[in-house]
Amino acid sequence: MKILILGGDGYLGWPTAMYFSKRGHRVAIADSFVKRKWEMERGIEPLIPITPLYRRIKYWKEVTDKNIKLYVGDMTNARFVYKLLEQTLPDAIIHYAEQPSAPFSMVDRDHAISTQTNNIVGTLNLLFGVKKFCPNAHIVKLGTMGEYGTPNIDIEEGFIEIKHNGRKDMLPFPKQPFSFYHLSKVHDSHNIQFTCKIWGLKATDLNQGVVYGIDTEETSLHPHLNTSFHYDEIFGTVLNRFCVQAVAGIPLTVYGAGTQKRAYLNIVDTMQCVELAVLNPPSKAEYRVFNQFTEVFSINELAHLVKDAAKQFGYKVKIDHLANPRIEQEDHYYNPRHKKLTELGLKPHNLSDILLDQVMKTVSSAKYRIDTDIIYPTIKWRTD
Ligand code: USQ
Repeated sequence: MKILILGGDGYLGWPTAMYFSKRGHRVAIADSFVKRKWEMERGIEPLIPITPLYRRIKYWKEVTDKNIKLYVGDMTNARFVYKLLEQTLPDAIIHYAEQPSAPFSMVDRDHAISTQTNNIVGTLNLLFGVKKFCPNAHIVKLGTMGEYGTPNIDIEEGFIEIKHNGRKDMLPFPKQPFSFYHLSKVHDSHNIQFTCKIWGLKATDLNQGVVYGIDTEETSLHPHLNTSFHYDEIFGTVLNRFCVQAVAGIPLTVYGAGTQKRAYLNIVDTMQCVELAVLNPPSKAEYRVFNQFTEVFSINELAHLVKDAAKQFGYKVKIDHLANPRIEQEDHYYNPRHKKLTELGLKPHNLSDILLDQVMKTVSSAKYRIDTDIIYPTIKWRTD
């Protein structure tokens, strides 16, 4: 298949590109490197340095004899997007090219606007471009479980049957997100669903949980193929942050009571889920939603798992409860469904001691690079 990966320089985009290339697909990637600029503006960088993308592609060719084609440009530039689609004419488009951080979107008005402009305009350009150049391409869009928020009912996969005044209908599941970033994904979902309806496009919205992990089979093939692993308050996700904090000797930064629950998955399972979506496309005009995660944990459970794993490495870990910088429910019901990817054949790699040991080992080897100044949260949802 001809596969186009948008956001091919990122934490998930780069491993996804190698994953599909290794399996014999013709892979092209696009990226504007804007995340590098955001990192520089905020004074943060990944734990392990990333080799420039052009060189990573060369190393990939050396190791596997496979080509990955790179297009550099911005998804908010419609001309770039149109040219990209016209030249690549993909069968499937995997769209990661978005500002991915909730805290980044909550810094101030500028960050809220740049997050929503980048994400929503980029996706709109893609939708118009697909209609014009490759209307049969399957759009696989990375959404987020955070679109749903934490309602006091079971969370269904995208849609819920509602009975009202004696009538019933299958309607989009209510969305109650907790940040301008998560809201950008909600707006994307609406735009994608609408264009499936009016233009007959086909799309899979992957409502993904919080991803953790550092290595995939492909990143491990060469020391220069690693992906960007963040532990800062902006781009670091919670479990990755806790592993770095454990190694750095900083008490784990549990926000608030730590009873808030989220859905999680290993980076290796992201690859598997995206592949399952690509190999089992929807029909023309179909918009479908998969909840993409494997397990649910509270923050306290994660902190204790990391504390125990770190003990094996001789790290004595303390757990701290910080005043929660976010506005989110801490004590809540949480039961999201996730059947559709399992039905397609997903074999989960659950969070285990072995896996935590692997992350801990890699983080330990880069201990000297940890910048302890970028760990504590400074971005607050409420400013008063
Ligand atoms: N948290 C802590 N301590 C920390 C960092 C986070 O207790 O040091 C808590 C947060 O309060 C939150 C939970 O951990 O309750 C998850 O936070 P996170 O920063 O790991 O993840 P989040 O902001 O939700 O966003 C991440 C990715 C985003 C993706 C989303 C999936 O950055 O791209 O869409 O996970 S989900 O959370 O399901 O919406």
